[in-house]
Amino acid sequence: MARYPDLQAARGFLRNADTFLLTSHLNSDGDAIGGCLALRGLLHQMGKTATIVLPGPPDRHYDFLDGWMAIRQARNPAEEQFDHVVIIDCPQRDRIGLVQGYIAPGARLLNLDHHPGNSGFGHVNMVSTEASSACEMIYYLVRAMELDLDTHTASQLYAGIIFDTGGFRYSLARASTFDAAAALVRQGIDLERIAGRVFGSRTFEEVKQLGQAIHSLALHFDDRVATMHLTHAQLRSGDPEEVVNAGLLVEGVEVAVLLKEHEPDHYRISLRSKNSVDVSEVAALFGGGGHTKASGCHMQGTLEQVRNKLLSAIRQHLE
Ligand SMILES: [Mn+2]
Repeated sequence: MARYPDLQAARGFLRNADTFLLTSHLNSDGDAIGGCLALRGLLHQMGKTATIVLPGPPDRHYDFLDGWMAIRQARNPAEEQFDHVVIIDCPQRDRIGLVQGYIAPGARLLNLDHHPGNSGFGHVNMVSTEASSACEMIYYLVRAMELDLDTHTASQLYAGIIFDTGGFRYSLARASTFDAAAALVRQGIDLERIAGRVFGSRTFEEVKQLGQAIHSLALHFDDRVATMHLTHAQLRSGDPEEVVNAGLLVEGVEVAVLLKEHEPDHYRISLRSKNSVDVSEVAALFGGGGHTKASGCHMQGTLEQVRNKLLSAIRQHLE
């Protein structure tokens, strides 16, 4: 039962109120969206009301999941405020962006997350870096609360788990992750459809953009670091978060970096590591964060300035 800190307190939090706001971090990913949708369904099962408001537009790759249409995008000013808020998959409170405006003064917060470096901003902090994903944590919360796991919930949780573990490839996936996944598979979920939407189903423009990033591929420090970039003009279709993984395909590369010029001279950086380098430490140097093997940050400057700063920071972490 005591799989996670504050699990009992999280149960109490969900039982002792009737109306909840559910939210997650900017650029909400599969774990964030799957987790919000699953928890919404579970709260409905308990006879409660749950509203999902995300800081940005919900990623259309998850539109096949039950409840996706009900996801709202935060506005400024907020249309309403909530007294009970669950923040999922989010290490710092300020990463929910405009959703801050939906939190009533004095509201109670449940922080449900698996990121190292979570600031513990909640009144209840169900935070465990032992879990592959927020969705894995919600699976075990469902079990602890003895709620029913239907096919909709199972699909939402499975989508989040495969997103965060890259289809069970990363060391984030542990035996507990496979135990959870096995239970979800027993609900009769459509594995090919879910994986096809999460990892496939890209638009023509997104695939062309992958090509442009790969075209910019360069190697540094004895071919151990790969960099790619996309110019402002090339960034057409959302944030191509997964493109950075192409850099790790090169044999011998330990760290891959993708520089995305969101606005002229404003870059969003994605960092990935294959083995020993902790890229969350590199991201933290520039005000970002994330996981040991996947992290990100924002930087300003010309492409050369930003790339040089990043490379010298990465060099410090290469052994
Ligand atoms: Mn996650």
